[in-house]
Amino acid sequence: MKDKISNANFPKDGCTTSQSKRVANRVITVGDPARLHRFKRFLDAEPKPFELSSARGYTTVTGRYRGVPVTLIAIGMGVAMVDFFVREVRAVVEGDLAIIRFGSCGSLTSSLPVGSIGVPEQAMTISTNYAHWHGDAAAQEPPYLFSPAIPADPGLHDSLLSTLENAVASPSCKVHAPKLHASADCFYSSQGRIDRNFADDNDTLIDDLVAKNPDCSSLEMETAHLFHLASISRPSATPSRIRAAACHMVFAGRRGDGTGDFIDPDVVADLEPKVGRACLDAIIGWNVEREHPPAGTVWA
Ligand code: R1P
Repeated sequence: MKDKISNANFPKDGCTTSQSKRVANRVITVGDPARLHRFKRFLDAEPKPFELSSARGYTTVTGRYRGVPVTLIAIGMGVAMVDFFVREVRAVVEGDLAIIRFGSCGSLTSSLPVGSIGVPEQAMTISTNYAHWHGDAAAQEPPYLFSPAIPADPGLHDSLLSTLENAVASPSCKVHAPKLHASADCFYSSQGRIDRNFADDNDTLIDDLVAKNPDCSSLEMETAHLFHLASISRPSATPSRIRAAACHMVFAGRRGDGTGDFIDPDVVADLEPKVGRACLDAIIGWNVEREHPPAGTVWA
């Protein structure tokens, strides 16, 4: 088929290659591999989960949760890692994909305090506009570009939100559904961190972001690109559609009264397994069409 992606296009040490077909239709993705190792224990002991750490920095664990095939993938940080992950998984899994990102974020509003959980309805990108620093029209170009909002899959979002509300919400940890979240293409400059060693021109970036997008409540690096790829995936092509949603533990206050607040490691240790289990509960509750069990010795 003309549109079909050839696996030959993918790097040999990518996140799934050579172990192709060992990825389930339901995927939880995290950034930090240590986070993945801390909640993979929730998977069923039998059949023994398949595990791969690739040279490109991905950790993939495929097992069953309450009997349902699920894959956990730690992708590291940034847009490029999300892009490799989603495209390579799409290339080797047939049928629908449901993907939940379980990450961390900074907060831009006191209504999303450190230690709470955000389940955004939509995400936008903050991209470095290289034309601001280079080329003839540099003076006219803004340093950073804000995209329109990109929605999460509404059904998967609602399912994740209600599972988190039931399993995690407490007087000390509120679960919120912000209308808008932002994902930046860099950790420092486009997230508004000031580094006097470089002319990032980002002193007013966070204020500009919130002035132009008053609903924007939180900031990290990966979620918007996940939503983007899910929304432009081709539902009519053989591999079928991708649904994506995300939840973020709020680690840091980046604006207003909460500026400088940072989450206590004990709070993370308490929250992380609860949120991880809720993500698993939400994803197994999701019906995917044309599901097929991952191939491989333990799955045959
Ligand atoms: C550092 O801020 C990293 O942590 C967040 C950000 O998006 C960024 O990748 O993600 P994880 O908590 O998923 O690692």
